[in-house]
Amino acid sequence: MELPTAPATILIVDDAPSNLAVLTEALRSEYEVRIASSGSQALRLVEESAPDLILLDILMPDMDGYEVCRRFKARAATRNIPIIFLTAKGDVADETLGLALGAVDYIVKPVSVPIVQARVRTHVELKRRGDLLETLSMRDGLTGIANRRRFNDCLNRAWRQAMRGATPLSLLMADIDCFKAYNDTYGHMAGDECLKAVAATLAGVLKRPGDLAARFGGEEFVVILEETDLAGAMHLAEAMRLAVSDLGLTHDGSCISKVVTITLGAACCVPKAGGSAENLLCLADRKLYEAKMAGRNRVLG
Ligand code: GH3
Ligand code: MG
Ligand code: MG
Ligand code: MG
Repeated sequence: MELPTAPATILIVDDAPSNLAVLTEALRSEYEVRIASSGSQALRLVEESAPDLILLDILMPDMDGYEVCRRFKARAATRNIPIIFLTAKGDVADETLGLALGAVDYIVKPVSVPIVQARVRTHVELKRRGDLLETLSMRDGLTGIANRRRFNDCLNRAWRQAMRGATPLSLLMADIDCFKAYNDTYGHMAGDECLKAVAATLAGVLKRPGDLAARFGGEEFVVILEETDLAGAMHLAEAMRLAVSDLGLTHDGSCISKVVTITLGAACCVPKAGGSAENLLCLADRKLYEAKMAGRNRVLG
């Protein structure tokens, strides 16, 4: 995975058209520039699509820049967008407040165009590196789907959400059948390719935004299904089982088939205080074990 090559997006917020014009001219050759002439317009634009960096005026009639900054920092979705204040307010107290609110930088007007360009460049670079690290920390390095860390985060969030809404939450545990024999027959590199294909297939079966397929470890995968009862979970598990065998990946060493297959365990509950997501996971794992014992290439819930 590499840093993105598309130009970064910069949102410039200033009530003075002349400032917007100068800053746009300074940045448009390197970035995709968007402009807002008020705080409320800035909030609307960012809601629609988050920029990589915001240049923010402080003195504006409808809502001052400090307040705009506070609102962006208060929300998880916009908290990580770097904000540079660009303002006529040059006192130490003003600058200290701006930085305390979470801005990454503070530039006093009248601005020097090369300085603005240099500081924007630095912060865009830092933002992109931060984004890349975040992405890498949540993805499994081999298969590219969610990793165990991301799974844990999502499971805890899904658990709380389901408890609030008193809705069912389901988990699937999937395990590739006779995979040791696959490695022994075709080699570890081929085994890795098989893992990638199975992971992509499991993720491809999921259609709803709240669903997540993750690599649990080795040749085991786990799936979170929000607002899904056991019948729905079994239905999806069966779709996954079929999708994997339909790949038709030859497995001459398999103890049960001529192609790569998976076995799945499903578990569902309506989360309650005192219960735990770990117990639900254990139940799915137990069902997986029972399905393995019952002959593999099947679903049990
Ligand atoms: P079962 O049907 O009971 O699940 O049998 P199995 O052979 O799939 O299960 P076992 O736990 O005995 O073997 C799992 C194998 O998965 C052994 C291990 O080398 C392999 N494996 C785990 N992670 C990776 C990986 O990242 N790449 C490759 N190629 N193999 C892996
Ligand atoms: Mg102003
Ligand atoms: Mg296993
Ligand atoms: Mg296995």
